[in-house]
Amino acid sequence: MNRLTQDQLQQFNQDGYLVVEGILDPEEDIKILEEEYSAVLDREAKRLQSEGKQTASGDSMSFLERFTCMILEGNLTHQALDICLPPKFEEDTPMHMGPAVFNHILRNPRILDVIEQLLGPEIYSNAVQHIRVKPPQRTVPVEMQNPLLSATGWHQDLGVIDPEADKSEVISVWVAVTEATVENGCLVVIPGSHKGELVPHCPDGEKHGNHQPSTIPDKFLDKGKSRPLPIPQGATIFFQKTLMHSALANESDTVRWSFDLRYNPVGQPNGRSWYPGFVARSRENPDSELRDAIKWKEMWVQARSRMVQTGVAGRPFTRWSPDHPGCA
Ligand SMILES: O=C(O)CCC(=O)C(=O)O
Ligand SMILES: [Fe+2]
Repeated sequence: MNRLTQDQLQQFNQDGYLVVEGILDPEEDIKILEEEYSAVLDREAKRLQSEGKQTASGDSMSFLERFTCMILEGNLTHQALDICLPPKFEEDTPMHMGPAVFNHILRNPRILDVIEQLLGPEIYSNAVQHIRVKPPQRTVPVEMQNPLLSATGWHQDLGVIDPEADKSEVISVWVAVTEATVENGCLVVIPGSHKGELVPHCPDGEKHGNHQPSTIPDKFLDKGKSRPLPIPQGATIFFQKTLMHSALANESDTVRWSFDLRYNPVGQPNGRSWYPGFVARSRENPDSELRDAIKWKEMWVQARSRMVQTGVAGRPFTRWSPDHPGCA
């Protein structure tokens, strides 16, 4: 295990975040993820063709180029690639539950090694998680823009989960599959802001389809202290649940790809109790670890049905109503 230095641990506590390089390996991890996601595009293309729709054949395109073409054609939804469900969904809402994501992202041993040093050895993979593949913003029509495809507004991750997790130690993990730069839409943080309280998140006035993000009003933000965090391909940002952060628009000509994940100690409330998380590492009880990607997929399929049947599907991800005094 690569040991974090005292300086790194101190930075995580002081600033609320820590960048660690060399987490994803281009050959071991990224190539396999690209192959798995290319197969998703092949499947989606077949489905579209069977419905009589034209779509990019993909023969001479990389995964990222083909993704962009298919998204901009308007026939592919980002949701077919995402590794979580949106606020409102049906029994047949697609999501991606493939073994490369399970083994190379959620159970990535280098991610878990860092988490172990920050949270201890009993680690639960909290199922609030996303893939964000962001084409150049100028190509994305305004009505298609949302935080999974374009810029992300200011928020604290604790603000999108239930109060049951207020005392839980939840760490967010932002993984750069492509290099993240200021130009292509890297994460931006306000160092030290995690030491403050959770502040109100309010509707940002724009509709974003099924993703209607609520964001922190300017009066609670010390934007002068904000710091963009450009990081190389394969690097990762670990950050605390009350750290204020956003992501810039992709002003470049290339596609920017990241995953974001959450972990908390086993047994602590995860903030969306109806989601299927799992034990990613346990030194005390190794048999409790979920190591089977097929079981992980089955857990999501069952949870999706259960959530539709019990009416959880449709719950907004925010805990503040638009008429909350903080939103005035
Ligand atoms: O990458 C983004 O657009 C935002 C990511 C984010 O908010 C997170 O990782 O919690
Ligand atoms: Fe976030």
